[in-house]
Amino acid sequence: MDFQLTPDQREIQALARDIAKAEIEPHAAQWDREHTFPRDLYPKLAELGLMGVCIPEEYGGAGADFLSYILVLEEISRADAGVGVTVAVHTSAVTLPILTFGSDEQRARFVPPLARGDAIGAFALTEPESGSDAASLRTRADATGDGWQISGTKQFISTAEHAGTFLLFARTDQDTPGARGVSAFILDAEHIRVTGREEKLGLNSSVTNSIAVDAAVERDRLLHEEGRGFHVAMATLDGGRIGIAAQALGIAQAAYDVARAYALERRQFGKRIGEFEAVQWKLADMSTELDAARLLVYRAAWLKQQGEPHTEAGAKAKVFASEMARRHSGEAIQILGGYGYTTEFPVERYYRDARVTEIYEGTSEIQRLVIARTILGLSERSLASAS
Ligand code: COS
Repeated sequence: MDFQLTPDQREIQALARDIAKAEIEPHAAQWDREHTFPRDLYPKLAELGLMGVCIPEEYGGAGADFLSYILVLEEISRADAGVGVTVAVHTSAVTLPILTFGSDEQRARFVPPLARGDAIGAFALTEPESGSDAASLRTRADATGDGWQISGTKQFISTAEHAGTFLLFARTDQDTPGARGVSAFILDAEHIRVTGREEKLGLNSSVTNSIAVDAAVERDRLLHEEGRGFHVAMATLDGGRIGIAAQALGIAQAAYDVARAYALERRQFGKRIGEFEAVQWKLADMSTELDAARLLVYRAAWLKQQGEPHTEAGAKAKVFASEMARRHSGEAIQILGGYGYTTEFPVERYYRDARVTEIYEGTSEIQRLVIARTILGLSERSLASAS
């Protein structure tokens, strides 16, 4: 067992920390306030290889391992979690599944523009009436002889209005309800109509859209085998959830950093508030839980990069880190008192941004379902029907 990052991992972590400090953190409050998607930032990240950290160099990526990518997400999210989710969805929910499940021709065609940051990726699974029950999706893809006619609507799609490549899930077998009738498709922006943009509690530097699709596409847009799309979606989310856990870890670290600095500076009753046990215990718990979350997140990333099963480890990392991020950002507000509730300090933004990490890429309830299935040796279907 080795708890040290490798020199390469430390180098990429420092690179991400530097760019986050120089190009992201100074603007994060304004982007949040003005709901700005920082379009010009992504070419800068791409130039440093950060839009394809864990994609092999032969496909235009930086050729680093999955844990390096997780370190990058943590550092970026520490500065701005909205930028974090854009990079996370782009990389682990679009580029990686095309690399993993694509044919040679699909990989050569779609991965390099994504890995180089020429196109941003969007993952289109959720629909207005299909969220946690992802297998109930209704967008349909009908075989036309030389391709597919795809039609339907999708909801809560991160980055859709700026995306060039979509990984979209549709039902190819209308007679087979549930998971087995679903297939995965690679679509372009021209196949998609953006129909709305959500107003959200937080993550205001990212965009979340509703979209409609009504497009005829070539046969070669099918990713992996027909009817195996749900498997693609689940395997993608297994990795994606580690990324969201890293995002939550970054938010929680940022909240702790501000709270700690404030506790060492703010004086009440003639001493620094960090000298009061009430504040010390909060900070001690925060520091302990940060260590625990980091170990869970890095272990899940390590398992994935070893090619080991990581469904359970990723779900544990996500549920723990996301709930911790909500608690810590709340505690940071408490330590800062009235100042914490204002926009003069960033902790209120962290609190708003943290909340969604308990919801997207699988709610905390779904993570617990996934963990329960593994530890009890039961299928989710049997757990769901037992309740
Ligand atoms: N990796 C690969 N395949 C998987 C898998 C995984 N982690 N989990 C399930 N599958 C496969 C199963 O093996 C099964 O395949 P077969 O039909 O070939 O046997 C199929 O998927 C269906 O599995 P299951 O019966 O468990 O599916 P359910 O409909 O019960 O759903 C949950 C399982 C609830 C876990 C799933 O719907 C889920 O993760 N929901 C949350 C969706 C989500 O995260 N949405 C956010 C979107 S991004 S913001």
